[in-house]
Amino acid sequence: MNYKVVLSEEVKAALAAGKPVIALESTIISHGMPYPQNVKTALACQRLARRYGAVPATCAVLNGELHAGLTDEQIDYLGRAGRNVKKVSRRDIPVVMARMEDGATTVAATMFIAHLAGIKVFATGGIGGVHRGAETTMDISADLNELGRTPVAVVCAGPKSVLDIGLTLEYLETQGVPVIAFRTDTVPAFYTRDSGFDAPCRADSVEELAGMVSAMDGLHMNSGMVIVNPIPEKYEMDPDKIDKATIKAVAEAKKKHIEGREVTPFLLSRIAELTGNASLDSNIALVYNNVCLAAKVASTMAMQAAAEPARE
Ligand code: PSU
Ligand code: MN
Repeated sequence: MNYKVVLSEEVKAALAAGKPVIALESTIISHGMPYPQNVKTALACQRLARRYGAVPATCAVLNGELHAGLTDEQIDYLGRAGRNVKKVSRRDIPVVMARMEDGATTVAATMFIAHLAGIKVFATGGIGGVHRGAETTMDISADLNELGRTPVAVVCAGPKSVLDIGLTLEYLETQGVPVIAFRTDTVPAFYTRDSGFDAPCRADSVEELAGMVSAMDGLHMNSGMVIVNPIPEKYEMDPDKIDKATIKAVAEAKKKHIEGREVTPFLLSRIAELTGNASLDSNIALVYNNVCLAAKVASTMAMQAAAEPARE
């Protein structure tokens, strides 16, 4: 079995030369958005990363091997397969590997692969979190524990309103994970810019963010970081509309006994249906915004590292 990450030539060369690289996940492609928008978005993310100075490393499991850096054909395959491909979180990695299966990686599994490959910055749409009603279901995404144990900085648009944002922030605090809000005082709520929860920390420049990620890395803290980047105003959704759709989708999931790994994909697609796909447009816009910021942070880290001798 190959226990190393299979790197694309482009990713391998960039990592060897200390050039900026950002990780991208693949569950968002297979389970987070419908085809063909998912493939279009994933390919556009790669182009955007390059435009802002970073090599994109989209991660997945293919034929039992961990990959960082996919071809357009591999992305197209994951997008077309959609929910027929396995959603792979940390717990699933040894299973799909031994069975030589394919899998789309969640934030948790992508962080794991990124860290093995030596990638420090990762962009996605939203992270998993503590679900509403978790006090009885115990449904808490493995993404949160991964953030507590793997030194990768995840740029996202905040926990989605389908989650319990207050409990998610508490859980991240317990896990020792910094949550840094970019140019805002409150935690954004994915489709909207303000969840009403105060951000634990605010940063106003890319240089500041890069310094924080470098400190996390240099200290070998063995834990990650969340950078929350609000959706651009132009694409923000009406909070009432999204709230109503969310409450309806959460109630339906409960009634239909949707559980485990099915919960998040069900809620995402149901909310898209209930909002007449307006949520999908917002979702795509915020992912692009996060990819740009992650690429800028990775590029700035590379510049800062080149300018300053290592502090060992
Ligand atoms: N948030 C999104 N889109 C997504 C996801 C989260 O806006 O597609 C995916 C991510 O891959 C995340 C996963 O890691 O859902 C969380 O799933 P769960 O709640 O089952 O841990
Ligand atoms: Mn879950």
